[in-house]
Amino acid sequence: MIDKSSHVPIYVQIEELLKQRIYEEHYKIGENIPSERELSEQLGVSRMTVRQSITNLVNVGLLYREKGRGTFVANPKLEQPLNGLTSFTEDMKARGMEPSSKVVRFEKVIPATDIARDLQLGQGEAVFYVVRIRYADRKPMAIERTYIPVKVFPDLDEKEIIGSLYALIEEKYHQKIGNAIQQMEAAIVAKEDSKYLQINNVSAVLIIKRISFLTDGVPFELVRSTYRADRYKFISEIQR
Ligand code: 16G
Repeated sequence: MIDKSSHVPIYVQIEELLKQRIYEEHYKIGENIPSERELSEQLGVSRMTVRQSITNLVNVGLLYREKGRGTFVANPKLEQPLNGLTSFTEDMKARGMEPSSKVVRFEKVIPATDIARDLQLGQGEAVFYVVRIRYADRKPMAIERTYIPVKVFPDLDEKEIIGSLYALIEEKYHQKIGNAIQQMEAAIVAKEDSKYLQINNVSAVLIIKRISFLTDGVPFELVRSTYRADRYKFISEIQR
């Protein structure tokens, strides 16, 4: 199984072997894999090498560790297309998952200069600042920090925003959502966010900033969404 004379490093061979066992469902999603000790005996390699392979698979999101309980096979990451202007609610429902949110902040504020500029606001123009934790099947997936110009939706209410913002805009306010500009960055999770997302404080996250416009060109939201990197994969189709 492990070829010590190969030029392929042993830890890489172990990773490949574990991956194969996962793909063949020898190790099933949500189940324990054997302990480091068992694997090192089974494969005739040191425990340290096994640990390195497992850590690498944890870092790419294939496995996860639980304190005192061992190492488990993770759910495959959600594949999120990057080419449609869809909402979190629509995305989760399309996958047969149940979306929900917790509003942890809702307030009227004067935004920082860069946010005001992105939203084409003049000096002193207010926004609703909303922070929501977004869940799929009750598991935290993302945190969204949304800035909505008060002059665009003056009647926005904290109770309504617990559901879908896009549905509210289209169905209650009868406005048409047009296009958006997005950028994505990687980061290590902020301490506050690690609690909301229930991940440890050195985990990787993906941050998407989206500025969205109504069909008449008026910017109606600036959103910073922080996604768990172990739960998300972003996909885009490109053409030559
Ligand atoms: C998505 C959008 C976010 C939008 C939200 C509305 C990204 C990167 N962000 O999460 O900009 O505000 O959906 O979702 O996709 P809702 O209609 O369920 O409230």
